[in-house]
Amino acid sequence: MEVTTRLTWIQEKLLEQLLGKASLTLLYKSSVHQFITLDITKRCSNQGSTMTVIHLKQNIVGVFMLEQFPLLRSEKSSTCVWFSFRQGSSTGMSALVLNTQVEVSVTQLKFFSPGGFSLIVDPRNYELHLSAEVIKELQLDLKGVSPYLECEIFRVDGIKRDPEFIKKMVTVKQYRKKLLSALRAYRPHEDLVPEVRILLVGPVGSGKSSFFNSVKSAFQGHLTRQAIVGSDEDSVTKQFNPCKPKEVRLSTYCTSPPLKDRIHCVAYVLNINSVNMLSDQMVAKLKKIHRDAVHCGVREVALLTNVNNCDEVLDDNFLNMTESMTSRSQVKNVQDMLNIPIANILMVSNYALERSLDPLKDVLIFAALNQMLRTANDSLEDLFLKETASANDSLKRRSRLRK
Ligand SMILES: Nc1nc2c(ncn2[C@@H]2O[C@H](COP(=O)(O)OP(=O)(O)OP(=O)(O)O)[C@@H](O)[C@H]2O)c(=O)[nH]1
Ligand SMILES: [Mg+2]
Repeated sequence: MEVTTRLTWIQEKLLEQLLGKASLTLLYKSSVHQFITLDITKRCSNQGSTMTVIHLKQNIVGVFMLEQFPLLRSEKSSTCVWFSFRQGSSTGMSALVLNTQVEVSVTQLKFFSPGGFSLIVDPRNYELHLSAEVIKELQLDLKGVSPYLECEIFRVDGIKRDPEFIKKMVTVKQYRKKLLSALRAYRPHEDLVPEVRILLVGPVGSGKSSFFNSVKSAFQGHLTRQAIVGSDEDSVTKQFNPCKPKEVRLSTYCTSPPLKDRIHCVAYVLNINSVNMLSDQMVAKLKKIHRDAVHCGVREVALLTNVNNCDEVLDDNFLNMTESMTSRSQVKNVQDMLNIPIANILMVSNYALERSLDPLKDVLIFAALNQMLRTANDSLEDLFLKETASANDSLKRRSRLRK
């Protein structure tokens, strides 16, 4: 008979997402397999990375182990993620990355980390022993010894075997939260305009509509496809007809729109895989837009889409782009072509075929939007100063004429 996990589908997804896009295969279940720890090692060693999950009445507590599950005692400490969340809750997981010694004795499975962290599974008595440090850091409302209902161990596939990557995956969700609250708190410079206007411009199929959808999805917390995306020779999005630009002589044409109706940031949206192959005609078009933007005092960013290796774009603190990314020829090319500073060259992987959100993608999307908003604020500051200066000039001129 097939042994199935006690985890619900949502809990399983939550644990898989803790490490990116992992998949879990059940190796050991205490209520089905023998409760001696030797049986655990027989089933779990030589399987690669594992996740031990302990089901308590109100909580799930566990440890992910990057290196091999030991036969007896791990010789070196292993990169482990200690985690907990409440039963019935699909959010609010607490997690810690700790270098951990793992030991399998005849009767117990033990995890120890410096700083007083210890978690001991006693399968004979169905008891979980937690040190005060673990209880505090994992925000558990438990006593030192608690009865548990089930202990399961899974093989974990589909993750990068890199401790730095694991650390990033665990911290990314906290950073996502930070960025989201910064974005929600955003206000245009000096409240000069009620909302900022960002122009997304770029070749057909470069990902403009997808970026719009990605921002909306990341904000809403679920995937949405409000703007129509697709691939065609001509533009899929018809916001206006590019063959019939608005004419200056039209009575409705406004030659000097108020600040609130102007573009405050131009974002050149380019597929990172085709930046180096843009036609001369396209480069000329983009350069013309760049000259116009400079003339109008509007600041610019470049948004490179279709980035595959999301986890390599930002450094461990999620603040700056990594050197391996900034030194890429596509970045240099954009910098030279449009004279855009490196801090304004942004990278994202839009939601395209995904079926669920990915916190790493969200972080890149939010970071890109954040930089666009900052850039818009720089434009607003400049445009306002310029407008104030020219208004003062004309006042002076008028008063001189009156004299
Ligand atoms: N994998 C991947 N696919 C993307 C990304 N961005 C866009 N796509 C795909 O590229 C195709 C074109 O994307 P759109 O967002 O429609 O491009 P657009 O710039 O709005 O195109 P037009 O409106 O036709 O000018 C779609 O099939 C998208 O799913 C990305 O970052 N990663
Ligand atoms: Mg479009």
